[in-house]
Amino acid sequence: MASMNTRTMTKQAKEVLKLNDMGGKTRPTAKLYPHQWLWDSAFIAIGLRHIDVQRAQEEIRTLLKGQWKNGMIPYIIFGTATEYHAGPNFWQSEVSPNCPDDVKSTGGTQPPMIAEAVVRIGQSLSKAERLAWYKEVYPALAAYHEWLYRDRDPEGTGLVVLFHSWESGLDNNPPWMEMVHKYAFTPKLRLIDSSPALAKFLERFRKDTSIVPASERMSTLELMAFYDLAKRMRALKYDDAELYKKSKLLIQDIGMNSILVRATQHLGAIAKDIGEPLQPLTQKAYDRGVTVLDALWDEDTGFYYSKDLRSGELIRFMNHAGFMPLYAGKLAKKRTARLLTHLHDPASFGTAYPVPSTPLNSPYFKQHCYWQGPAWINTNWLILTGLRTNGQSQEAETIKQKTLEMISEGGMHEYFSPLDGSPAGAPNFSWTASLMLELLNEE
Ligand code: 2M8
Repeated sequence: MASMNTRTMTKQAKEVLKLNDMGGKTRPTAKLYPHQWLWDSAFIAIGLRHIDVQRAQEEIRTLLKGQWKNGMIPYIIFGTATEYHAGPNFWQSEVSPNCPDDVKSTGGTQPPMIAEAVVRIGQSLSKAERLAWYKEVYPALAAYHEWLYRDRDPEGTGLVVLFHSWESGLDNNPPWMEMVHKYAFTPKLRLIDSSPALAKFLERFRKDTSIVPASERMSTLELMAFYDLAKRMRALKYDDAELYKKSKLLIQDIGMNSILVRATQHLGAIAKDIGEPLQPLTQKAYDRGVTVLDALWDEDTGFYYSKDLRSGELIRFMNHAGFMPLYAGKLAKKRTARLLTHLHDPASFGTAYPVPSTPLNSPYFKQHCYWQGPAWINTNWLILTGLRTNGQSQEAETIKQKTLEMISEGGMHEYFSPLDGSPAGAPNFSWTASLMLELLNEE
């Protein structure tokens, strides 16, 4: 595709968002993801505000309507579409007493991007409208953050845990896949693994690989391990206290926690503007700020990692989530400098089309495989926003221009090869369109 000018790009982005509009909520893309996803909707609202701020508010309202009684906001709120492979019949959210009767959803959450979307929407409103908006959404957001700190960090470490990689948003990213292979490959899966013919046969039943090439997704056995983990969550009725004791995976995810740190700072600002107090655990986290991520820093390699809480060890497999602390807040200059060394290194993250989700020198790297190599528009946006927060506006500008170039040359795809910028995954992808609008409409 020849490169487009700003007007054409804007027109196309609007078309994609219209195509995926399901009435007050936006699906990420047709067929592959036909429901409402948490962080997708937040990224969508961030760009949508430039077209129609009321519609952006609506996007957040529908998301908050999916909230559980304990405060959790699920990562998918299901509609009526049937094409998705892990849909409402799989999750059976009704097994939890916390799930409201009129909601069908997953039993886990996703990186809490909602506060960022609420604040950016607020920037597109008049002062009076903004305060009314903040007052409207604050109770749900406050309950969500307090749930995260209370139920996902019962020992008060300051860092919340995830039970499933689907909650991280970066499904097949290397550190999580390491954990899945280590803890979640049951004897049944190992048996299937020893029979390539059986594994091949099972592939026929996959819905996702009938839409995008199998080479861009996780293996069938890995997907079966993902299903097993979710089924265990279901068997424990999505009870966080039980899961904290019994979940096979207990990960302090670096991306999740970085996004939460910034979201809590936003929540503090919202609360201040409307004269409300923060809830106790959220207040503590607000006061602690970005320093909580120190526990995930490794001085030897100069990088941030997720932590396996079962073993207490950092999972020393790099992925681009290690740059997310830049987005969380202001880091020590020395740490930013070390992160930049990795970002520039041509052997790892310094690719022609930044930022690869997995570094080139990782055994996991594949240029078009989902979260094991491709550059994504949402994570590029998080990283470039974080670079600005840390006084690196020129670095941010380079990523911004390359990001726009990939979309302009390749279209509104789900992800792009970090080697040559070629598009892959689903076409007409909502957050690609919305975040491009956000980048094009910056001051
Ligand atoms: C992908 O994840 C879903 C599960 O949530 C899947 O693969 O089925 C991820 O890219 C995730 O980050 C994203 O929110 C979701 C919808 O776009 O798709």
